[in-house]
Amino acid sequence: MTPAASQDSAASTVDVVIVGAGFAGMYLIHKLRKEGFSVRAFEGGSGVGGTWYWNRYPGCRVDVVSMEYSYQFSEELQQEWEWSEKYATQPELLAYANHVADRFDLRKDIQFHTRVTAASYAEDSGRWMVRTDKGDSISAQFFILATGTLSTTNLPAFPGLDSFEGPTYHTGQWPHEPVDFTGKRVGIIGTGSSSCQSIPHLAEQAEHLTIFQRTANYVIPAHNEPVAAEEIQKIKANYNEFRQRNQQYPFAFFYETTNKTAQEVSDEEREREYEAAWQRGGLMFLGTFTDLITNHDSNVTAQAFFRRKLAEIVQDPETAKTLMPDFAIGCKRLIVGTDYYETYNRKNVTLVSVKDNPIENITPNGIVVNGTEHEFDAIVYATGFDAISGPITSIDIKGREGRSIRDKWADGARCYLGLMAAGFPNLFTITGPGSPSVLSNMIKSIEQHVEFVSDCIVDLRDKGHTVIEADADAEEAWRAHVDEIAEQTLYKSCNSWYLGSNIPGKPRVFTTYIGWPQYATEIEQVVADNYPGFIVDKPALAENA
Ligand code: N01
Repeated sequence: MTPAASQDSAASTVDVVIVGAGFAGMYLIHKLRKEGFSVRAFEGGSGVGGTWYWNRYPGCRVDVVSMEYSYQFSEELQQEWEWSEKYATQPELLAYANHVADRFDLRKDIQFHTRVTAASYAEDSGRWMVRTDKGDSISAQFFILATGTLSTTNLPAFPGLDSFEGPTYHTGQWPHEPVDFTGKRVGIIGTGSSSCQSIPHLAEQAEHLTIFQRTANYVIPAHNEPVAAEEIQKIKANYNEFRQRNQQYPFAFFYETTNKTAQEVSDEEREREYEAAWQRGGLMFLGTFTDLITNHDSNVTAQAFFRRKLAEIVQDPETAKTLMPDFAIGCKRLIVGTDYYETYNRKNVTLVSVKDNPIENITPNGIVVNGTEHEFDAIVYATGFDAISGPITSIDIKGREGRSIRDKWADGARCYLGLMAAGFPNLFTITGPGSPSVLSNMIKSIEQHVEFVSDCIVDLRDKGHTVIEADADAEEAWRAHVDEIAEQTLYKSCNSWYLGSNIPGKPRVFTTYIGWPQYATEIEQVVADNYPGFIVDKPALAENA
């Protein structure tokens, strides 16, 4: 683990292989290079940006406020970048990613158009052999998965899927060229965030848009707007203080809250607060009262408010009824949208519920539900992702004794602290299963993990160690801890991608740590206590014998 083991001296040997050039991969390259490690990143796309490279569907935006959804490791970077809207659009986010790649000269260590297909750990050398779909074999001491949490798309195996004669699109793999739906009959399957963001735009263009909804969702208005120059100035004048304040919140981003439970206020006050939160818009609605995601009765009050709002907006009572969700608000990720419910008042929009009558099959002309064929010129699959563990298990990873990560996680993904899986030495997962990841400001979580990993392997190098891994008991205790916290909430009360229940056959396990500040404290403590729960330089089994 020395800078001498560089790409120059041996093209197929580096200190660190990184998978992915999204926000996690990019910061890893920058940080690890600065610490003197040689790195090689592999990226399936032709450019950087991860999520914001792939998800180019119309209307795609971030649902965390732009001034917060950005790197904070470089004061110069956060001072020079200018966000134009409260919630940045995908093109602006991608431009930001490209700016970062240029500014820190990251591309020279990224091999684009290349997917890592397999990686195996050799116990004798303590190194990983990583293979790609382009035929690369590269040896690395550390193997870091910066593969993202929502990057492996889910395309349900509808009978006749390939028979449709028109163009099809998946929101998570949208073409780079603009798609023109003018004059077309378009069908869209799914009503998650990707769908709800794109529907108003598709409806504007299409001759007719038909939406196939299995589960009605809660969509809160974004109330997007330009960021005022004075606000930018105010934040930039003391960006660090702004960041510090936001990290005290449960999801590592700021929101206004009454700091009261929904139970302790009068009906009038509750309604007033919900109305104010609706007018502010965004994910922060869930923070209006402190117990919305933990107390069923409190949650029911928010559900009722939502249904009243929906009934006010959607003119056709039958359509409004079909759009009414029937699960705890926040259990599936709350959707931040613009003109979503209003779109159902358009004459060229039809809602088809597939809750009780699932999609039967796809035909050359369209989609069949309940014996009726709906004819289309184009179909959009907004059917989501194999989330959190999917991007990791999509690679054939083999750790100690040749054990595969797919087998290890057959009954649910687990990582100690969301960072390392027992039996997979020197393999780190950035925002992996068991970390706050999707229930936090992702960029903050990414930075925290990158810095943890970097500090950890610098520490190993400084002390002359070569191998680190999670202890199996510590991993199991952490898994139980993550689950215990989730049990105290309503997150397990519905089916969602948080639980993996959107993927047929995937174990229903909640793999996200709820509570950013507690997690951050825990991680700091682990470092201060010299990495309890990790084993350093554990001998291979053969050496033990
Ligand atoms: O995916 P989803 P997404 N038949 O899984 C339906 C982030 N994101 O891409 O709910 C019929 O939420 C499925 O139905 P059901 C954000 O974290 C953020 O929209 O399983 N329907 C559901 O309606 C988000 O939560 C933004 O019953 C089927 C839909 O497809 C996450 O990504 C924007 C089906 C999938 O929804 C995922 O969002 C976009 C079937 N066989 C995404 N299979 C921001 O705002 C699936 N569905 C930042």
